[in-house]
Amino acid sequence: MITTSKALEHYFCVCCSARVEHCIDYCPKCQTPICLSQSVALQGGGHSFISVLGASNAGKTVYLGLLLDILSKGSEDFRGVAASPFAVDLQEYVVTSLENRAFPEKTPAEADSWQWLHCKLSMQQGKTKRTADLISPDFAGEAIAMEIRRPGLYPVVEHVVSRSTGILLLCDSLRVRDHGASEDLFATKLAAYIAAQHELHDDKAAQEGRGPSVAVVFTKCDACPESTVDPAVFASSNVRRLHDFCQQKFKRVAFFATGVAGSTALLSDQRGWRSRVPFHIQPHGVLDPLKWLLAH
Ligand SMILES: Nc1nc2c(ncn2[C@@H]2O[C@H](COP(=O)(O)OP(=O)(O)OP(=O)(O)O)[C@@H](O)[C@H]2O)c(=O)[nH]1
Ligand SMILES: [Mg+2]
Ligand SMILES: [Zn+2]
Repeated sequence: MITTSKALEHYFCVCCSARVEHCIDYCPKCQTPICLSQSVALQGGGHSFISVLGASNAGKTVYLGLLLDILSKGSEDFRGVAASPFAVDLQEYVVTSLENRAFPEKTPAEADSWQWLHCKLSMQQGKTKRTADLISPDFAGEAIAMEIRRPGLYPVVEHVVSRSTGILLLCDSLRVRDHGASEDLFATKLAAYIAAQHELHDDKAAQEGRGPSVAVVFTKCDACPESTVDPAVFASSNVRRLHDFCQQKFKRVAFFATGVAGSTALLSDQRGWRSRVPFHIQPHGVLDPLKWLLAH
């Protein structure tokens, strides 16, 4: 539970619980933005961290940006609204880019340029209504890779992963299909990093159900329909090491396929630079992994 002084001259960091003064922009210990801790402290209530992890180019920014957009248009059963104005920035950036037929830029490796999703979710389960605060940063894939190589280099990644009750591990389904081994090895290293941060050192930890729920999500399924037929079978056929490691280490693990763009094409400009452009937004299965994480 977050507590604040009456005058809110200082806060407790929502991520690492360090005491932070209101006049600085980022927590000196873990680099979480102070505006996020302020927003949580002022609004009160519990909150769940969900990490969205994956290699560079896995589709994290597109997925997170569309997630809030879809949640905000959701039904009574499952709906989410931005908890503060800064939490709309990522949605605005991604939706505007896609509407202009462009994918967002690669996320810079500097932690102070990352955008954070902070959203108030409401869920109807039978006659019970549940609410939860969802907090998820949009990490850069490069920073995740560097943190795995040298744990502690990006304290914010380390703190958020160890605080997360649910983790979305994104894998590019096209790369999984066409370059299975490299994608498999990176994702397995990432899963091992998650297990280490949650201190899941032996099989007993998994049997006891300790550790986060892990949703392995194959992105860009519009370009790789094979991944949608049965994502768990797709995983065991194409990323066997990841599949087996997750089954062994995490008690709660499930596999999903999502897509955001209905169709895309590679276009060249006058200088010969080639870039992939989306023709229209046609989300597929974006909410399913999140619903599963919140139910497990
Ligand atoms: N076909 C298709 N391509 C997608 C989709 N989502 C993302 N892409 C492609 O994947 C690229 C990377 O997506 P991003 O969301 O920027 O990837 P990221 O994981 O945030 O990458 P970093 O910022 O480098 O960590 C985009 O530029 C698109 O070319 C999708 O739903 N369908
Ligand atoms: Mg990104
Ligand atoms: Zn902190």
